[in-house]
Amino acid sequence: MSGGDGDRPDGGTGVITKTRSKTERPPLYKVLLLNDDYTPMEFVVHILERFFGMTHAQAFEVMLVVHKKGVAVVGVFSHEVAETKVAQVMDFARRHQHPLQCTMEKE
Ligand code: TYC
Repeated sequence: MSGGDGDRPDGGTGVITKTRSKTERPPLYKVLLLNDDYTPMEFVVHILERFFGMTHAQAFEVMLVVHKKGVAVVGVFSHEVAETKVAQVMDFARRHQHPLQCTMEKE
């Protein structure tokens, strides 16, 4: 049977306890753009403006980081949004026959 003092958080001792509920944040995902030798710089800049809402100046700067370092985080999103961004970039690159690669990883 239930409903006795033993069911209370204090086990029926009368000691006041507080239950602190943990607020779980949903995991975030980094979207990464990878360098290659063939995709034109202006195409990458266009992708960053179009799908990541960057200004031309921001996009150019981030493109150069990828070009020089090989990879850069271009945004951090929920799993669903990150997946959509990766799919949009990969599809757009494929349709223009560029080998540009975009991936995501848990933060
Ligand atoms: N390395 C490419 C070039 O020299 C430019 C480039 C930048 C390609 C960023 C991909 O994610 C990339 N044309």
